[in-house]
Amino acid sequence: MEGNRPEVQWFPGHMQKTRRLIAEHLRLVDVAVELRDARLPDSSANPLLRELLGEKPGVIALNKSDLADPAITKRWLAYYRGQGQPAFAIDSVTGRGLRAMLARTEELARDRTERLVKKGGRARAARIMVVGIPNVGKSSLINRLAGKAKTRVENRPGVTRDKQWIRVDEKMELLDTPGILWPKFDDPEAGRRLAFIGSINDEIYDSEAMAAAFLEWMQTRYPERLRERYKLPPDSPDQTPAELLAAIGAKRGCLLKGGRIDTEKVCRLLMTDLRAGKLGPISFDEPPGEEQTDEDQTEKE
Ligand SMILES: Nc1nc2c(ncn2[C@@H]2O[C@H](COP(=O)(O)OP(=O)(O)O)[C@@H](O)[C@H]2O)c(=O)[nH]1
Ligand SMILES: [Mg+2]
Repeated sequence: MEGNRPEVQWFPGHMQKTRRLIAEHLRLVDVAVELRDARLPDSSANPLLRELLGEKPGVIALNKSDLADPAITKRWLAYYRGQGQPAFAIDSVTGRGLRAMLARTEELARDRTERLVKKGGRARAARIMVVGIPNVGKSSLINRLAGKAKTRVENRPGVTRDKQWIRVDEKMELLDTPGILWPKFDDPEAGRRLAFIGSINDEIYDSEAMAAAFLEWMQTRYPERLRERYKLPPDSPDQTPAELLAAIGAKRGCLLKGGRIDTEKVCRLLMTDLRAGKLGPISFDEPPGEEQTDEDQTEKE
């Protein structure tokens, strides 16, 4: 996209500090639950987390799965699991998918907790923490797991005082502060997709260029959704983004004095509709390896 300037000067220093903080917190837990946006499993990932985790197991939780294309989410889960990476689709608002994710997380933690017991330590609950880039739903998940009571676990010796633990159930404790990772600022495509869903402040992007890119993308993936939502004519799939913007603006009465299309307003409308899920469940990232599957099939034939 022309004219975007996602590079922010203060970021490198901030990254170092964040990195140190997360590493400190990770030391306290048995397993990290990495939240990603189900619409953007790749773009909403932070590639350095693996490195920070080291040998520690991580569970990938594709959150906001209610907003993502279920068929594509299914492919992502198969992709991760094929690599031996535990992954789950969840919805932190309704709690859908949490039970299965927690069961697996607890199981992964048992490796470490049982080793402690073998070494003569006391049996203890699994300790987990939630990490992820801003806006993926970390606080929502923590609140959901904390439940209404928000049961706090007593401070215990050897654990820094300001760290609070939430008891999820008799087998699991959750660090009440999430690890906030930075998004992929250096990947323009990821940045643009994060801006689509409102995860990156979209003031750094030109709104018309962003809306045009979004429309172009919708035209290739879900043209019928645009047509239905904005009651566009049947030939709309052949229209350019600029023509589409004008058509949607006319349908929705986004007009300036004198009848010209209020482009700014149409762009805002589009992004608001997208983020509110009005255009249906959408996935922007797809798992790699599709071509490979096709080739495999051809070879077998
Ligand atoms: N539709 C949907 N919205 C969610 C889900 N989880 C979180 N949200 C919304 O996403 C926004 C950001 O969530 P928040 O927990 O503050 O994200 P954080 O920045 O990672 O702590 C809020 O408006 C939440 O209500 C989900 O599973 N589905
Ligand atoms: Mg938060």
